[in-house]
Amino acid sequence: MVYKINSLEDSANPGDGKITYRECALALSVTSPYQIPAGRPRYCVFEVSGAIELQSPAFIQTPHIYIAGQTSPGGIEFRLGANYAPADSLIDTRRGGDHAIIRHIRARLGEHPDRPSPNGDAIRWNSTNFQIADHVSAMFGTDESFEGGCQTCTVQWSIIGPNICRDAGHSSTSFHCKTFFFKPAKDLTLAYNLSQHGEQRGINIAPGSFPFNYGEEAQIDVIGNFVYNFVQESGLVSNQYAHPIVNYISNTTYEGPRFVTGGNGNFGAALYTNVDTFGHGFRINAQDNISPFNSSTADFKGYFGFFKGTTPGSVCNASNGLKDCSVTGLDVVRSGRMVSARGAARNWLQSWMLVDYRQAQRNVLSFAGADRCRDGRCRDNVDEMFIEDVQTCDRSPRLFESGWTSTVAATGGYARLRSTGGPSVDSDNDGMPDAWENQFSGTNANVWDANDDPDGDGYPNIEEYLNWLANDHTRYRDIYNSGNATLPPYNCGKPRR
Ligand SMILES: [Ca+2]
Ligand SMILES: [Ca+2]
Ligand SMILES: [Ca+2]
Ligand SMILES: [Ca+2]
Repeated sequence: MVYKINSLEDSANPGDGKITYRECALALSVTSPYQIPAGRPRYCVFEVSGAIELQSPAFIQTPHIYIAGQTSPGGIEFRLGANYAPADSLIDTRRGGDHAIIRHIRARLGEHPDRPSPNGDAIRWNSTNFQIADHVSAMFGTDESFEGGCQTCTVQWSIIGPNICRDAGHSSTSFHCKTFFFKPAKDLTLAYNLSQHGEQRGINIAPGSFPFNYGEEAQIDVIGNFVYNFVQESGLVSNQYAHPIVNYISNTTYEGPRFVTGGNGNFGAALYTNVDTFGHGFRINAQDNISPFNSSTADFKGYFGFFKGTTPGSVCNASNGLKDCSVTGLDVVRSGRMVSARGAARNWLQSWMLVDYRQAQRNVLSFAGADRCRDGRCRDNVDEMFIEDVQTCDRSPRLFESGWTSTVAATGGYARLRSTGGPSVDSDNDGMPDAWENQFSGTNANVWDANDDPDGDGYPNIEEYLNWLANDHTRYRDIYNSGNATLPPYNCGKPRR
C-alpha cells in the first residue's frame, strides 16, 4: 500500500481526506481520498514538508514499512507534541514491527520536564529485527537519541545526538546525556554515522540476542563512524551477554570542549565485562581507527582500553559459555582479516565500502543526516550547524562550553524547513508522479503499478522511484570516495592523551 501523507497533523480519521503519518505508521484503514485497507505492508510517502508533532505514541507493530522522507518536497521533522504524556519515543518499532526502513527523516524529540519518562528516545528499535535507518538525523532525546535492541539491523549515514541532557524530563535522573546505544544487538552494522556531544554512550554496544543466549557469538560491524565530544564512554563494547565478534574499521573519536582527562572508559572503544555476570571473551578486528589515545593507526590497540572495573584478566573470566578465551587483555584486539561469527556465510561488507579514516570523516561530514528531498539536496540548518561545529572543533556558537543544555532552543533550535512546492501530480495515486512514470518505461501514469517489478531486479516500481529520489543511482558505490568536506585537525588540535 502507498500512504500519500498529505497532512502534518497527528490525527487518525479514516474518512477525513487527510492521510497522516499516524495512519501509515499504524497501518490504519483510510477511506478518503482513496481506499487503503488496514494492516498491510506500506510505503509512507510525503506530499508535505515541515514538522509532525506526535501527540501520543505511534509504535510500529505491523511489519513491513518504508518511511521515505526523501519524498517530501522540503523535508520532514518529527517532534514531541505538547500533549504527548508521558513522553515516549517518536519513531519506535517494537514487537511485530519487523522489516522497517527509515530514510531521510529528522526525529528530534525535545524536552518534556512537565511529562517525565524514562523512554524519551528520538528513534527506538525495541526488540525488532530487520531494521534499516539511513540518512536520519536523530537528536534531542532525553533518554537516548537512538536506542536499538535489534537483530539484523543497520544504522548508516546518520547524525545521532546531542541529547537534551539536563532537567529535560528523564524520570529517573535530572541528568541524562547518553546518545547512541545498542543492547542487545546482533548482526548489526553501524556505518558512517556522526555521534556527538554527550556524557556517555558515544557508540555503546552490547552484542547479543533477546531473549539472551549467553555465550553465543554475536557479530557487529562498526565502520567509518565519527564520534565527537564525549566526556566518558565515547565507545563501549560489552561481553556480558555474548562473545562479541566485532570489526572496528576506520572510526574516529575526537575530543571536544567537554572532554576531560581521565574520563571513565573514554577510549575509542572501552572493553566492558560485567563482573556480576560473565565475561565471554572478545574477538575484535581493528583497522585504521583514530582517537585521543592513538595518533597513529599503526597503534591499533591504542584505540581500545578498559572500562572502570574491567581488567585485562577479567575480560574472559567465566566458567561457562566461554568462547575463544585463549587470549585476554588487549590481545583480544587484532589487526588483519575481518572477523565473522561462526555460521556467517561470508562477510557482507564489500571492500569498496571501506576507506581510510580520513576519507570516512569526509564522507560523514559531507553526507550524513537527512539530506535528500523530492526537490533536491536538503540538509537543514540543524545538521548544517552541527557538521560545521565538528569541522571547526566547536567554534562559536559554543553551545556546550559552559555545560549541557536543558532545552532545544538553547541547543540551537529545531529545523527551519520550507515547503519548496506542492504535491506532484500523481493521477493514479500510486505514489509515483506522472512526470516520473512518463520518463521511464515499465510504469504507467494511469495504472496503479507501485508493486510491479517489470525489470525483475527485486525492487518494485515504487522503490525504484524512492531510490532515485535518494540518489542511489549515483551514490550507491560512489558515495564512499566522494566526500570532500573540510576536516578538523587530529583530535581537534589537542595533543594525544
Ligand atoms: Ca485520515
Ligand atoms: Ca502515479
Ligand atoms: Ca502508475
Ligand atoms: Ca524493479
